Amino acid sequence: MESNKLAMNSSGDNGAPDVADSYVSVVEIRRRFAFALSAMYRAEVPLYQQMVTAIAAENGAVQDSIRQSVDAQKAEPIEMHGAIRLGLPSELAVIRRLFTVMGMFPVGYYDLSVADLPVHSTAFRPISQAVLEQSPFRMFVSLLRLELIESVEHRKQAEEILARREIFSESLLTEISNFEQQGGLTQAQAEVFIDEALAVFRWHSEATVSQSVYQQFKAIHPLIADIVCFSRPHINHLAPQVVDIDCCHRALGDQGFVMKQSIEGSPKRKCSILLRQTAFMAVNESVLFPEVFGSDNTRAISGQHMARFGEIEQRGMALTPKGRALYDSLLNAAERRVKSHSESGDKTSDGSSILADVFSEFPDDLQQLRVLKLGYFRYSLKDQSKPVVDIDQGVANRDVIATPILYEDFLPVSAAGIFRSNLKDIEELPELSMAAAGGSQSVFEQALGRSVIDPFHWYDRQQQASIALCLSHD
Ligand code: OOG
Ligand code: NI
Repeated sequence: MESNKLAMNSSGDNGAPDVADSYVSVVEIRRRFAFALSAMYRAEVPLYQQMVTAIAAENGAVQDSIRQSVDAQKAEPIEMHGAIRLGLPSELAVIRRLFTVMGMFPVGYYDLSVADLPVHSTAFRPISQAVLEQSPFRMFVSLLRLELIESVEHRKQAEEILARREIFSESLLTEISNFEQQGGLTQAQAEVFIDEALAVFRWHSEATVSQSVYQQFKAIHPLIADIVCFSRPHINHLAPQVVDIDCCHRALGDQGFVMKQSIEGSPKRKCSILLRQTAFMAVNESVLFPEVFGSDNTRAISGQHMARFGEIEQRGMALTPKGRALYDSLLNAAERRVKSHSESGDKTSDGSSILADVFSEFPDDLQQLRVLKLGYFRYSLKDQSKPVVDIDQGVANRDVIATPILYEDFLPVSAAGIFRSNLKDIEELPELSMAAAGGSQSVFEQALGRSVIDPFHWYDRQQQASIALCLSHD
């Protein structure tokens, strides 16, 4: 069999030295990188370290209801994702190669122009269930859409500023090429790779432009200033997993963290769905702006920038397109109702009670979610030696166990709410032409150098593969 032959070759049974064994596994590289990134961000943003300490106490007190993994039950929270924002298509192309070294691939296309944000995004993540469980870390990566800056002059200026920066070091590019050519990195190469990859996401408190140029971009959109005016795409938040997000949100507020008012996503339910997330608002940080005085005199002027925050997330089951359509329509209905309530000055119900009321339409029972095909499930045999002929019958007879598949991706509406954690002073966006924008997946993919993986296909494949293992083939 072809697959056996491959397995034997790579395990060195043909007598040749086993090259693959001398490389650090991609899972190990990702695990080490995520650990180092977490340490770096905790040191850079002390408030984030405080948040992690606070939720560790909360997490220790409760048990996870959906992912029964060892990690979820550890008191020390693990980071599920981080986020960066890139300026140029050429940067995205290299980022894709960089994340490949860590076994992370682009899944999903997120059009954030729907929320008046001049970026579009994907999430780099592992695509094997086993690998996700070993190290869940993923990265939400956004790319600035320069074409949405209406003024040609400002668009050109932004492009020129970005073209002057080089966010990847020579040695990082060398290790990425080594990985591509060798199919892996040695210990020494992996160490260089991790150090140099970390440097890409490090915070630099010196802006690359004068304060007036910064202010000019900030006036167009604060996100543009954050992307264009710095030398690197600093990590803007990390998000550990929490066991009970309502509890953590309340506890953090009680402890004096300035939190987003609400939790993005569905209200609290028995059967968690998709993703719920919230954050503390971005901190105001000191920044130095280079100012030129006279012909030969540059001085640094101090100012402020708000970009970095801390998020928490809780995941539930992945929804099918049908489930997702219901979720989206309920979220829209709740939003409309909240709007009309606030316009009419009605104070009888707040946003969260409206959301809970509207979402009562979404079935909250695993059996129903499965029968109505609203969520994805992983099927397994109770007794491995007794395959079944029909899955539904198997479930009914309790010969087959149906477990919800965890949602591993992101949500554009929710992401937009999270972006706003650091954009609270946006009032109007005079120079962006969002209305006409629309998504631009093919342009994004061209920059990326490949197409993104469709998350629905991915979940469907997980479900189908588990079904195939349960069925008898006689
Ligand atoms: C990314 C926001 C999206 C999430 O959890 O949905 C995100 C950003 O602010 O750059 O991280
Ligand atoms: Ni996030």
